Amino acid sequence: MNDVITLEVIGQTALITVDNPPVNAASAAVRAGLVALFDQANDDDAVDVIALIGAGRTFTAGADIREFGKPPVEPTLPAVCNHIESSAKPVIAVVHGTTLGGGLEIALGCHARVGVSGVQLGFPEVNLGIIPGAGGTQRAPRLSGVVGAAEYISSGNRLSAEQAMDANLLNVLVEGTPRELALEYAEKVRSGDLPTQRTGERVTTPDAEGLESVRAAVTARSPRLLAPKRCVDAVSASDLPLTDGLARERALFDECAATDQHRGLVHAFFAERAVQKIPEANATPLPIEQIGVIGGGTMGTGIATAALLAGLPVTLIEMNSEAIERARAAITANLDGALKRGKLSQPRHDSIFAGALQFSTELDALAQTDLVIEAVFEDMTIKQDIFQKLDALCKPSALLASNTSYLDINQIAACTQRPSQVLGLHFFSPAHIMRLLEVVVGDNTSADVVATGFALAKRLRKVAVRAGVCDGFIGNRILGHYRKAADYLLLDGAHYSQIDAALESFGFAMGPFAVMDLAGLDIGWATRKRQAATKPQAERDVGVADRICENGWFGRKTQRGYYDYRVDQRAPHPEVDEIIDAERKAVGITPRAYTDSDIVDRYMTAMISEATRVVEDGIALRPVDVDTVFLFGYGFPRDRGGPLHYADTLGAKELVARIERWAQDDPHYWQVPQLLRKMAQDGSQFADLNTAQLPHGLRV
Ligand code: 3H9
Repeated sequence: MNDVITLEVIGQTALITVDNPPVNAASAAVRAGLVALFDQANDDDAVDVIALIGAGRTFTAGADIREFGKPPVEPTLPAVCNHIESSAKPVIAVVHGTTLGGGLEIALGCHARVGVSGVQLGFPEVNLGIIPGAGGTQRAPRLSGVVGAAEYISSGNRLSAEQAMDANLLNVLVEGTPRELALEYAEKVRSGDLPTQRTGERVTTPDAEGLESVRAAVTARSPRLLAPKRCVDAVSASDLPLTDGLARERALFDECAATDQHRGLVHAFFAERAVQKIPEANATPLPIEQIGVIGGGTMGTGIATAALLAGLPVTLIEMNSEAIERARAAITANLDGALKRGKLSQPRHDSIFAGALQFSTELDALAQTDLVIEAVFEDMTIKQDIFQKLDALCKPSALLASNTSYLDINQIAACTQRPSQVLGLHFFSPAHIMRLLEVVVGDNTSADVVATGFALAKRLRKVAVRAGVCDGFIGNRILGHYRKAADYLLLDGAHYSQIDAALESFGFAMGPFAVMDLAGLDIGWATRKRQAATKPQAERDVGVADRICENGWFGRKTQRGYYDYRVDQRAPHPEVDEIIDAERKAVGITPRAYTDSDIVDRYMTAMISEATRVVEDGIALRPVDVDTVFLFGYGFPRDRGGPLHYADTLGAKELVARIERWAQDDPHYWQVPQLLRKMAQDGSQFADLNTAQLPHGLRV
């Protein structure tokens, strides 16, 4: 028919195969092919059963997400599913791999479904801010019942093959290849051993109360998101005649597809994949079979846990036996947690303690490791000393990495004889859970070493983002800037609990002051002391955090910080309010009232300003790299797509206007980045930079 779909007549079976790599997405060509080939099979007198399969690793993973936002091309996916269902001849689908979204909807349009062992089924549409729009919300409840279907559709959770059997989405679950099974089960249709029925001809039993409880759970889980609620609305229409239910589904789908949430989530989907497109993508990663970690603190033990969970043996170095015991206890607790959450099997858990995890107080124990990750105190002299020693004792092929959050990788590399094998691997705490890994590339880091960093991230199931060298790399450099915006808001009149609440309503999991309390206020205190000498004169001083620390209040770990944790989960702290008043008086500030939207505007504009400079300076390859760092490392609300995707929804002109307005009060802090000014002038967007030809010949 065309390059992506074929029909073969084998005996009396018409075998239709979708072959649209990599995931058989239901593109315009696939949809047109399906309609034409189902017509052809129905017109062929030699055919009495039609079987639909996917070539390669999956049946189909759904609609082609690249077509979203473009003018629709006929036939639409709902029309295709209806067309398949209306086939006069019985149709079976043999599903394998990840049969998702529109792929599952196509399967539900067929008259019976054969599952290949290991198949996973699901409706991930909510993760893209939409609802299933090709009959999924109407046909799935006819098989699974309204409450079961509403649950798996509104959560986006994938069902295992066994769960899909229980949910009645599959007629049988068997071993084999899709092609062989298609022919075998077509025969069973003929013999009556596999009954077929149009899903749309079934009826559902209404359950208003059950759906109400799913709706309540969905609202509690994601109060701001529209799509999960609309999934429940659509499922509740499945007791209508099919055509009416489909019309309701379409209206709700269109409502969701018109939202910024949908566009943000689609951006986030592609962002995660786009960041893998780096200049070094074609270099060959070096083999990493044995990892050394230096430092058994929170970061070191988290990194060791992440490596062990990925099946990599680890040798961890600490100063003395007490520190080793503390590190062992921390890793054990992490691994026990992973075991409980089902992330680690009991045999793998046991094998780790049977030899995959070693400890030593001697750096010499790392002589044979392929990669050493240093995670000690943030002090350049200490780090340089360690790298010099490692350079002398590690095998020549070994890579040396630092987990530093902001120090200069070039300076660290310079004290070794192998600067091309030195890189930054900046993990985020807790390192065995957070998915972000900044791969920091020094001036001399070689392409295969960068590629190794990315390959390691994949193995650890992390999202790697390439970052250049500067104080704080991508994430912490931007954080350092917008955190000040939060401090200035506090000094100028907003209460920390209002700032946190406003940003939590915007979508952050936690506001900045609650985050600081969680991370420990002493960390920022130490950094401020370190940077005091180099702090620009014109920069405003906010002494509040220092005064809080001087009281020994370091946040949650001391039960007091900005908030008081002794009385409640998170209660405002009158003594802190007094500190703030005193600091305001000391610098002659009369507090002003800020609305929640003022707070969000200032905070987000500050974040976007520094993010723009990070792109401008080439620290991030593209705006999408900044977005990914914030989505995976800083709790940025996924439906807003990341700071620079969000910036595009505001427009450069508006952002420049804001900065210029605020700069009148504080010209040192608020400065318009050149790139933003240029964008405001020529009407371009950050999205254009993502797709533009980059200097190194890359396209996103
Ligand atoms: C839908 O169906 C709506 C309907 O209800 C209604 C319509 C009216 N389209 O992830 P990977 C690309 S909404 C286009 O690295 P894996 C992906 O970008 C859809 N492209 O592989 C990547 O490209 P590149 C509901 C897609 O093995 C390449 O394929 N379906 C699509 O780790 C490999 O992907 C979903 O949301 C797509 N649908 O994971 C499923 N899917 O190499 C989304 C993938 O250029 N997909 N690509 O970067 C997934 O969850 C995973 O890709 C999957 C494979 C689990 C399938």
